Amino acid sequence: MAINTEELRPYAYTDRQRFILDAIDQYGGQLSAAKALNISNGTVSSHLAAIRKAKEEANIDEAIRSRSNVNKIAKTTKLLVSDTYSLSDKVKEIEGRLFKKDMSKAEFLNPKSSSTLYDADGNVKLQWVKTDSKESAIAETIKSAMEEFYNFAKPVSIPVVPRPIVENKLLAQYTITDYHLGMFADVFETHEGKPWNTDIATAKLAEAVDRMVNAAPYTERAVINILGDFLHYDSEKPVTPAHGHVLSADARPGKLIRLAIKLVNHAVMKVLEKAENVTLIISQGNHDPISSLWLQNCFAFMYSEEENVEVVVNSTPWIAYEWGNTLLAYHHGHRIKKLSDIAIKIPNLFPVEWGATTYRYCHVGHHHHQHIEEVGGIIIERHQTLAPNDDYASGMGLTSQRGANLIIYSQDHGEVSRMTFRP
Ligand SMILES: [Mn+2]
Repeated sequence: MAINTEELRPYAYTDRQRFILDAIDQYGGQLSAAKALNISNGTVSSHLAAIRKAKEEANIDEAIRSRSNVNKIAKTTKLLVSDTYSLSDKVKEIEGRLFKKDMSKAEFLNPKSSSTLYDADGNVKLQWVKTDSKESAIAETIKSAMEEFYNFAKPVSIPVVPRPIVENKLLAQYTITDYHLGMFADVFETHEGKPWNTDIATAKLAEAVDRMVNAAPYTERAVINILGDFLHYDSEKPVTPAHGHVLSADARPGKLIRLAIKLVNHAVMKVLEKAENVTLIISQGNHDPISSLWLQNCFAFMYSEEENVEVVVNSTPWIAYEWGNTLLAYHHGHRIKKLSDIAIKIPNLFPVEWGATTYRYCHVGHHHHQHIEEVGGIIIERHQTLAPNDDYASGMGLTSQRGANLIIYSQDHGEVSRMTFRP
């Protein structure tokens, strides 16, 4: 059957996908395009499958938006669980593990009206809520985030995990920076002989968190330090928020939001196995200045009845945390010319905390490589990321080792140990 490239073209989000469609047009079919490009027919098929999947997701988003035809919606609902998110078995298994809680809807936004679709047994299958929000790109993003949120928005009670009570004055800091969930990189761009996509990223992050927590000691407190650029893009379109540079992405915003919420929730639940108290920090990155804010607020609400979990809600990108004699500061690391400039900013922004502490640290990400500098009474550390290179880094000739670290801080002595994890 001839391939309708015109129908697929709007959903080809990467240069490579568009290139494949062009070749199919030029050489008159899939097989001859594969031959002409000297690549396998299977490779062409997998590009076409990715484009078709994006098209399907876009149609589903549209069907949900139109809110007019119950049959269409019912069909869509079925698609949502079966076809659209046809993740690999591994990802499905991890997803199941991430999110088995029975979370019901809460009407905390006082919506104007709502409509509900029930299945034959009277269970709620789908609910959509009409509000007065204006149709701007940001409003759309937040709205879809909140629609996702309704699926389980209710403060959760966290099961008590048996663990020893420790009064060791230790804090375990888990740093996950620049994960760029939603990013697509092909085999040439990663320089690792294999591509990277959202499904792989989801599975890898859940695994990395599990390994880090399993290796961690029991501590009084843990900080989950999600240090910005957790999401690759921040709006309806996969572009950088400040300059509109086009990004290679393979997931629509709804899917990204869904996975981001599940992954962060998984991290909190897992880290609670080893720490009595958990502080969740989600810093604003240059790729996700808005998503970081709704994530903060989503989890602040979700854990609002859980006294052992605190979520930092902060609409400025600078955060400081006092741990006894130790000061821990956080910033994504964008808009900083020199790392050492931070040694002036932290005492300026947090004079009380600075004066009360002896061992001071600031954690930044953004450049994806490691750089540690001790200057003016503070140690500043730029972190690696677990994500591989994307087309931008590859094109710039920038590479870095992939990794994430777990650092243990004492209230009395600052950093006392660390471990590094590779993906
Ligand atoms: Mn960044």
